[in-house]
Amino acid sequence: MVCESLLREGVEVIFGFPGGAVLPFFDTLPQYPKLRHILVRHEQGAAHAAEGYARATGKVGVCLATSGPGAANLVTGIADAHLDSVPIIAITGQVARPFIGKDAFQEIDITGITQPITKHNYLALDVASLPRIFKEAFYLARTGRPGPLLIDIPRDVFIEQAEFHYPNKVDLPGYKPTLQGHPAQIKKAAKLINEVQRPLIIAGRGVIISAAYAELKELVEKAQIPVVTTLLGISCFPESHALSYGMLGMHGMAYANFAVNDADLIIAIGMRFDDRATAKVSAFAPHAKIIHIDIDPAEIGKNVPVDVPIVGDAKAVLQKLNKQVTPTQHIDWVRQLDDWRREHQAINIRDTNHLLPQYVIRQIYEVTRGEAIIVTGVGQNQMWAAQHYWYDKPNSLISSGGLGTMGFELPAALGAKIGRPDETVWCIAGDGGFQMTIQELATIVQEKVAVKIAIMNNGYLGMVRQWQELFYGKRYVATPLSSPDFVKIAEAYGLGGLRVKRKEEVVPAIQKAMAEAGPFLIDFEIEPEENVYPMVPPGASLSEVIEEPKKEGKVVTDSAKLPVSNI
Ligand SMILES: Cc1ncc(C[n+]2csc(CCOP(=O)(O)OP(=O)(O)O)c2C)c(N)n1
Ligand SMILES: [Mg+2]
Repeated sequence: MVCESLLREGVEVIFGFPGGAVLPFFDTLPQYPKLRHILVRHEQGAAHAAEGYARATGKVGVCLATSGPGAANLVTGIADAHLDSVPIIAITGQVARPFIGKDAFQEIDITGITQPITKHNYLALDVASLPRIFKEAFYLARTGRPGPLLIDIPRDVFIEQAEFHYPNKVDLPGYKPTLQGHPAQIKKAAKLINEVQRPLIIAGRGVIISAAYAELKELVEKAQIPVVTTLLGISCFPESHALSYGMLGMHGMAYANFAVNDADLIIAIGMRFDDRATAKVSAFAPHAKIIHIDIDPAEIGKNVPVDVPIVGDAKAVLQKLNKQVTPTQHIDWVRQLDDWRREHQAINIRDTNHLLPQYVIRQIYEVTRGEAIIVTGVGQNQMWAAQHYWYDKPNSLISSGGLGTMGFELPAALGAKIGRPDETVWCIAGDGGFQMTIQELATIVQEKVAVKIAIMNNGYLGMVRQWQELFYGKRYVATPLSSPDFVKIAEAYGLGGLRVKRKEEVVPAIQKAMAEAGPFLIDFEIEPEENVYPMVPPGASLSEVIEEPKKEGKVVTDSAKLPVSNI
């Protein structure tokens, strides 16, 4: 029933790990050679790999684990998918029905645990219900705002038998996503756009999910509206376009943040006003009216009051909106943004012989000619990858935005490469995050997945160290980090590896990694105390950007003035 359902939904790959409760499933699997099972080394890896697959392809990713500890290990990946609207299905085994609620061996209430972090979840208590459940789960994962679903199947349900009838449609009266956008609201939005002087688009991951690339570009060019993106919106609009002003937010470009601060109209598309994007929310876009286009009505007005809400799919809404927008120019506004961009060149890289992470990312961009899919860890490495690679190619940055999950990088890169085998996939890892899911190197080698790995090895939990440097009087508590010899680790796992300590070794090493047919790891020993700039300090508004100090010296910030929030 499970395998047949997966085939009906077009599934080709399952990332999983076995155990007693799911043994009947694994025993059946060889009868389904079209279902490729990838044995991960930890179930968290399965969930992130399913996410990487889903983020890279737009298809539903599938992961599978046994009951109890197996299911529990999926939780971080499910939460990650939930916060970033990633369509995955997690299948878990459960103890047999008579044992449920008895604290049986390897029993946990995984539907209870994942209730707040799934779009919906199921405990399948009847074998005949399995086809309907799978049909619904895939439908829910794919439609409306995508997200994770979980299907928990007791061991004795796995071994029962019933007739297999796969439904050809779902019957979910309470679930009818609004796609088209209300015509009156779209008309209001067009009127505003046609009237204002300083409009700004903030584009998020919703544009990528909806594949509204052409529609966004049409709006931008027709009405000459500058664009900034959220972290997850990166690669929804070509970054080398003259009207692209990069990422906004805590580590966004100063000029992108100034643009938000000065705009008289914000057109927010498929983004949810996350606090890393808005900074101090009461001071967000103080002069602007806000149009918010989002498929999820729960996002409207959640963080920021909105003047014109439009609930719908980005592509469908933009198609209609574009027809009502008149061709315009905003010469003074665009000139102002260009001036800011000239004055605040955060993307410049300091000229030094030290091995700067920004330089490494920039060289990966040069060698791959901007054609790679970049999968990042969380922390400084993530921000440098967002800032210093130029994303012109649609959907080419994969990153854990909402949850900010260290350890995402390696398994997500594995999933991305499985989903798009013809693309070059670079995993940009932190030395801390890499050690959280390092075991997936074995999966990569066993399954011959040619992921290229660049570890930004600064010997620190770098982003936390940066906060300690700036806001906690340089007291580096619990952030200096030792690591194993990553090149020897690579060798032990059976892939090639190189260590790079000097600037002139960077390009040859990247070229060597690209020339290898299989996976390859480079351990870049980068400048240990390099910081990510620009930075909007926690609690400050987007206009209060700290920029990179001009000299090699360190920034001094009066921490007493800054409210402390959680990292
Ligand atoms: C699972 C998890 N634990 C803790 C954190 C908090 N955190 C955010 S960034 C960071 C440091 C990451 O260190 P590393 O992977 O070496 O990346 P770097 O910032 O040095 O590039 C930490 C600990 C997190 N994001 N995720
Ligand atoms: Mg680090």
